[in-house]
Amino acid sequence: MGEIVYLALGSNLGDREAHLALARARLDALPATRVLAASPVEETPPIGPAGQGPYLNQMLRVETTLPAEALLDACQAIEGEAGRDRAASPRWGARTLDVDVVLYGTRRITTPRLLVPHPELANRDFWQRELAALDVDWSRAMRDATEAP
Ligand code: PH2
Ligand code: MG
Ligand code: MG
Repeated sequence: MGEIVYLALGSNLGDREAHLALARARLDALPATRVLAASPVEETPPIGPAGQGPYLNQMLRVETTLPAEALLDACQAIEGEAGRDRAASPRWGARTLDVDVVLYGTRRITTPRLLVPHPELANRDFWQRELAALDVDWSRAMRDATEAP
């Protein structure tokens, strides 16, 4: 029995559907990790610098025994496999694939690499809708998250 984790997928460059499908498959193939459920895919207007195309977004419910930072490493490796070049793109610029850790069990995580619950959760109506589609009350999850003892 691992932690129940919510991962947000986003893509607004190249074959967006294929990038989301790659992410779902690679996450499901990680050690001790299963994709349990997926929200509908939705197209959303880009948040960030002008001149970029709309995103496809999707939320996944994943069960994993990977620690949060190991999961983050895996997410970033999958982004790389989808052609993501972090150095080439400004903050919130267009990207082939973004995989964000939004919720990790009921944990509140504050490290230099990882803030969980994701600080943008309160601002992104599409994440809130996608979590609701997976029967998650996002505001309650944000409120109830606690530091590990
Ligand atoms: N992600 C961003 C920046 N802007 N806009 C939309 N619509 N969807 C995203 O997932 C998104 C974004 C950076 O993570
Ligand atoms: Mg993101
Ligand atoms: Mg990201």
